[in-house]
Amino acid sequence: MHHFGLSERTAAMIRHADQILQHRASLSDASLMPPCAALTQGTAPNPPAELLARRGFVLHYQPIVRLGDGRVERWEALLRLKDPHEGLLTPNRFLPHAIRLGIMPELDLWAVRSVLRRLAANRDVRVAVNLSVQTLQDKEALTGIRQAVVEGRVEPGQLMFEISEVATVRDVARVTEWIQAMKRLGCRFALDDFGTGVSSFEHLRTLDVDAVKIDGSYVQQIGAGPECLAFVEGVAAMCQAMGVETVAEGIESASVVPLLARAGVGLGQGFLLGRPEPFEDFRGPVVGGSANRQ
Ligand code: G
Ligand code: MN
Repeated sequence: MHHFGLSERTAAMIRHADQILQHRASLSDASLMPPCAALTQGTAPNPPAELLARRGFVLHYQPIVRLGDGRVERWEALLRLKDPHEGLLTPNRFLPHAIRLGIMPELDLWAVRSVLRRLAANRDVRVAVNLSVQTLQDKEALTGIRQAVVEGRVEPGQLMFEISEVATVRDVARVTEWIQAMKRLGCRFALDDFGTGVSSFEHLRTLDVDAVKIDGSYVQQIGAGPECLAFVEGVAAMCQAMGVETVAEGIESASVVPLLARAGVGLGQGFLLGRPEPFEDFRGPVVGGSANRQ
């Protein structure tokens, strides 16, 4: 594997992550979503909607790595939609349609159930899964997720939920209560995309989250000037004071890693450390966009 002039620590980090990846069981991600009533009954006016109706979703997993020693702390499960012509679509291509069609609660519930199956088969693995604002507003979905966790034969501590856009949730009190209930079960929560749009210090304080994910835009610009560095240092210090983990998102370049570590950020995620890959295919983190796969 090339290390592209990375520091010995970064290289060691990647080797560690690689070893862990080799141990992963090979399970198929072929389980499809159940038929979606909203789509099978409704009209599908454009290709994304048709694809959504065909339920060709898969989850890819991206490592979240400890910057100190390179171990994989957990994985983030990320939705992908299979397009027969264009290949795999990332969420920015299909989420607007899924939101418009009102299938986000169903989609997120499917993702949680898929992740729980993974966790049941791999007890030493931890996974974070994203919940959309539409799901957080859906009473049935929240009940369904809770039930799935209770019934899934996993250690709830294996599961983390990533939430953002909490400010736009209609019934914040209900969501807060649900989060507390899930935390009592043992599940953990991360505040996603911190520093962008609607995330705020208030949510960090009131929601009692376990981790904060610093948006990739700050991470990528950390070396460009004093502002982003100050932001990252400030968030890391604040989180440390609150006993909250920090994750730097969108790490693409090795040059930002020492700056992040020095700022006190504990965990990192990004293309440098590992691209999102199917669980069964992943052979190791990819460095600088070049894969160490056959
Ligand atoms: O909002 P959230 O953090 O859940 O979004 C994660 C998205 O970011 C995924 O779709 C994933 O493919 C993408 N992603 C992961 N790592 C990187 C990275 O290093 N750079 C960029 N630009 N995107 C990334
Ligand atoms: Mn996320």
